[in-house]
Amino acid sequence: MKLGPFKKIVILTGAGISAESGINTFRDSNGLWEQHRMEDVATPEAFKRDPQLVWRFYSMRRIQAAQAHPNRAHEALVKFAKTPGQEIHLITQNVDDLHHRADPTDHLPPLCMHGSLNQSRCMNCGTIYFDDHAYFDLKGDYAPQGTILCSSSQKASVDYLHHYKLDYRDFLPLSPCCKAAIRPHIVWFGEIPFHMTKINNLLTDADLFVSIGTSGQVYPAAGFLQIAKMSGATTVCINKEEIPQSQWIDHFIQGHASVEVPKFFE
Ligand code: BV8
Repeated sequence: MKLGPFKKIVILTGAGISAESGINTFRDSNGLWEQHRMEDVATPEAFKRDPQLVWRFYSMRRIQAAQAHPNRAHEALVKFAKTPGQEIHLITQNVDDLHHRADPTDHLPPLCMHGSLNQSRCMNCGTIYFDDHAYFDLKGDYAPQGTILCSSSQKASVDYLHHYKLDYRDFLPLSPCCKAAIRPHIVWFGEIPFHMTKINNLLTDADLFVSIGTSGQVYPAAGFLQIAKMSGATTVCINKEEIPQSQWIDHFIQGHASVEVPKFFE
C-alpha cells in the first residue's frame, strides 16, 4: 500500500509485534505463566499482597524475553527510520527489549510508555537499575546461588547476589542503595504511563499514525488512534485481527506483523 508522503510519522506497537519472536501476548493466551490475569498480577496491590508471586511472574518474562530475538517487523521499522527526509517516532507498550536489540545504533529509540522488563526500581528512593536478573527459575523456584538466570550481558556471579543483598528468607531482592524492596520498573494497572506529555504532543502533530500488534484493550494507548485521527492524521492499523477502534482507522491491514510491517514500510 503506497501512502504519503508524510512529514511526521508516529508508530505504536503492542505485544503482537513480539509474538512471532516467541514472546507471549496478553490476551491471545488466557493469562501468562501463573495463569493469573494481568490485572491481578501487574498492579501495585498485587505486589504488596504477594511480591514473590510478582517477582516469579516477571522472572519468567525476563527469561522468555532474553531467549527471544527481534523479528522482521522490528527490523523493518529500524530500516524505515534510516530513510532520510522524514520524522518518525516509535511508542511501545511492550516491556521486552526487542525494539532496542533490533536497533543497536539507536535510529529509532522507542518511548517505552509501560517501562522495561530489564529494569528495577528501589521502592524507597526511586533509583532505577538495569537489572535483567530472573530471581526465580522456570519452575518458579528461587534461582539457586551461583546459577543466576540472566542474559550474558549481566555479570552473572555470586557477588551479584550479594550486591543486591538477596534476603534468602523471603527470597526477595533488596535495593543496593537503601536495602529496601525493589520492584520491576514497569507501569502496572492503575499507574500513570511514562512520557504521556510527549506522546500526546506527537499524536496531535502526526500526519501518519500506525498501530501495530495491539488489541486496543488497554488505556490510554487504546485511545491513541482516535486522538491521531481527530487531529488530522491518516491512521493505519496492522494486526492479526480486528480491534474495537475500527471507526478511527483509515486503513486496516490484517495479517502477521513480520509479513505486513515490512511490506507496508518498504
Ligand atoms: C492509567 C505492563 C490513569 C505490565 C501494562 C475502564 C475503561 C478504560 C480504562 C480503564 C478502565 N478500568 C481501568 C482502566 C485503566 C487501565 C485499563 O486500560 N484497563 C483495561 C484492562 C480496561 N489502564 C491503566 O491502568 C493504565 N493507567 O490509566 O492511568 C492515567 C492515564 C493517563 C494519564 C493520567 C492518568 C496503565 C496501563 C498499563 C498497564 N501495564 N503492561 C506488563 O507488561 O507486565 S498493559 C499490558 O497490556 C501490556 O503492556 C500492553 O500494553 C497491554 C496488552 O496490550 P497489547 O500490547 O495490545 O497486547 P494484547 O495481547 O492485548 O494484544 C495483542 C494483539 O496482537 C492482539 O490483537 C493480537 O490479535 C495481535 N497479534 C498477535 N500476534 C500477532 C498479532 N498481530 C500481528 N502479528 C502477529 N503475529
